[in-house]
Amino acid sequence: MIDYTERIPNNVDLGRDRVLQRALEHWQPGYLNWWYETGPRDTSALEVYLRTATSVEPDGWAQFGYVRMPEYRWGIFLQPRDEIRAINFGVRKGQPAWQEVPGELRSALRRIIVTQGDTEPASVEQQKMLGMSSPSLYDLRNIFQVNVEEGRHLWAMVYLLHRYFGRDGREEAEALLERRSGDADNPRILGAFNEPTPDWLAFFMFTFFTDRDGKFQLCALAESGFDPLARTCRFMLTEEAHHMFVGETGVGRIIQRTCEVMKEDKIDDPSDVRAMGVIDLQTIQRYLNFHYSVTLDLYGSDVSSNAANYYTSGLKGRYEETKIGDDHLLSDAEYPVSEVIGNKIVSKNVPALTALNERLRDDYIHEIEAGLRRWNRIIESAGIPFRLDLPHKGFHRQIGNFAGHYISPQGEVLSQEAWKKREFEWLASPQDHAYVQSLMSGPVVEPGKFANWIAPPRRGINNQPLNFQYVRFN
Ligand code: BYC
Ligand code: FE
Ligand code: FE
Repeated sequence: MIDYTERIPNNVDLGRDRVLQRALEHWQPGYLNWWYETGPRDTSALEVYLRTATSVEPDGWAQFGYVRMPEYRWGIFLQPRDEIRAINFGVRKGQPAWQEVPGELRSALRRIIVTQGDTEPASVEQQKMLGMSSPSLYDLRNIFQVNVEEGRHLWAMVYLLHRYFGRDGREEAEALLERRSGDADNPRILGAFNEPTPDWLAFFMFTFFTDRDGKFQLCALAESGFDPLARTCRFMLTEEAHHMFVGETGVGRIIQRTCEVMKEDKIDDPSDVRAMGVIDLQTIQRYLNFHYSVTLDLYGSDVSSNAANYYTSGLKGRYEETKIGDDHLLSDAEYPVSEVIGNKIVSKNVPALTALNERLRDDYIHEIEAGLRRWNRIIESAGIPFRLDLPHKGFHRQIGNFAGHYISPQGEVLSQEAWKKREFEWLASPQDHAYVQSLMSGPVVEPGKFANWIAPPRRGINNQPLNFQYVRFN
C-alpha cells in the first residue's frame, strides 16, 4: 500500500532513508514552483474529479475524488519487487537483475533516465493553455488528469536520480525543472517536446501519437536489467493507457461529429464543412501527418550504436522482450532499414543490434495502424468515401536516414522545391491552425454540454453521467 501520511506518498519506505527523504523534500518546493509557473494556467482554485493511486495493485486505481491540482499527492510508486528477476537480454543475460547501478553503466543509464524524465514536464508545458478552451467539463477533467500524471512521471524519474546517482542525480533533477519546452536557450531534449500544442485537435493527436511513444519506450525500459527502473516503468505504464485513451477517443469524437454534419447536410467540400463549424477531414489528415512524423523521430536514428550498447549491456530491451523467441543477444541477426539513394528509397539489412530503434519504431507503427483503422470505421459507417492514411515513414523526418530528404506522404523522393510547393497540402497551414483555433475560443463549462465540433463520449468517467460536475469552479 501507499503511505499517504508522508509528505511524499510512496511505497518505497522512503522514511527509512532520511538523507534521501530530505533531498526529495528539498526538491519538492521547486517542483511546485515549476507547476505554478508552467503548469495548467489559472487552475489553482479549481476542484477536479481526479483519480489518485492508492496502491500499485491492479485495483489500486479505485480512488476518485475532488482535488485542487497543486494539492495532488504526487508520489513515488514502484511495482513490487520480484526477488528472482534476472537480466533477460544482452551479454549479462541470466545474471540477477541489478538493484544498484553498475559503475561502468552509470552515465548511459543516467542519460536514459534524464531523457525519459525530460519529456514528462515538457508535455505539461506544451498543454498549459488548453484549459482555457476546453470543449466540455469531461475533457477539461481528462486533460488535468493527464497533466498531474505526467507530473508524477517526472517524480518517478527524479526519485531514481536522487536515490541512485548521488550529486550528479540531484543536479540533473534540478535541470529537469529548468529546461522549458520551446525555449530557444534551454529547450527540452527531444524534438517533439519543443513543438507547440496549440489547440485540442493537436492535444488529442499528441496523446494518441506521442504518449504512445511513451508507452513503447516505457515498455523497452520496463525490460531493463536495472530493476528499480523496470519496476518504476511498469507502474507508469498503467497510467499511460488512459492518456492514449483520451487521444484515441478525442480524435474519434471529432471525426464522428464532422461525419454527422457531413451526412445530415449532405456536404463534402471542406469549406462547406467548415461553414458548419466542424473540422474537415482533410485538416484532420494534415494534423495526423504532423504528429505521426514528429513522433517517429522520437525513436532516434535507424542505425544507432547507442541503441546497440543499451541492449548489449542490459539497460534497454525490445518491446515485449521476454515474449520474443530468439537468443536475446542478436549476435548474428539482421533487420531491414530504409535508405534514400538518389531518388529512390531502398531497404537494406543491417545488424539487428544496431537497428533496435527502427525495430521499436516498427512495433509502434503496427499499433498506430490499428488505431487508424478504428477511426476509419467511424467514417465508413457514416457512408463517407474518405479514409485517413498514414504518410510514408520517410515523410517530414528530421532524425535518421530520411533526415535531409524531401519525401511525399506517398513515398516519392522530391526536390526541396517540389516538396515546399505542396507542404500545406500535407501539413496544417497557418490558416488551418487559425480556423481550428477559431472554433476553440472559450471553455464550455456547463455540465453535460459539448462544443459543436466534437461528439460527446460514449460514457463518463468512473461510471458518472456525462452531465456530472467533473470540475468545480469556486
Ligand atoms: N530529438 O543514436 P541516436 C514520453 C539525439 S515519450 C532530438 O539516434 P539513441 C511522453 C540523441 O539523443 C518517451 N534529439 O539515438 C510522451 C543523440 O544525441 P547525442 C520518452 C534526438 O540515443 C508524451 C543523437 O540524436 N522516452 O514518455 O539511440 C507525454 C543520436 O542518437 C532525437 C525515451 O525517449 C529527437 N527526436 O535514441 C509525456 C526513452 N532522437 O548523443 C511523456 C529514453 C535522437 O548526439 N531515451 N536524438 O547528444 C532513449 O532511449 C533514447 O535517448 C532515444 C534516442 C530513443 C530518444
Ligand atoms: Fe508520461
Ligand atoms: Fe503520458
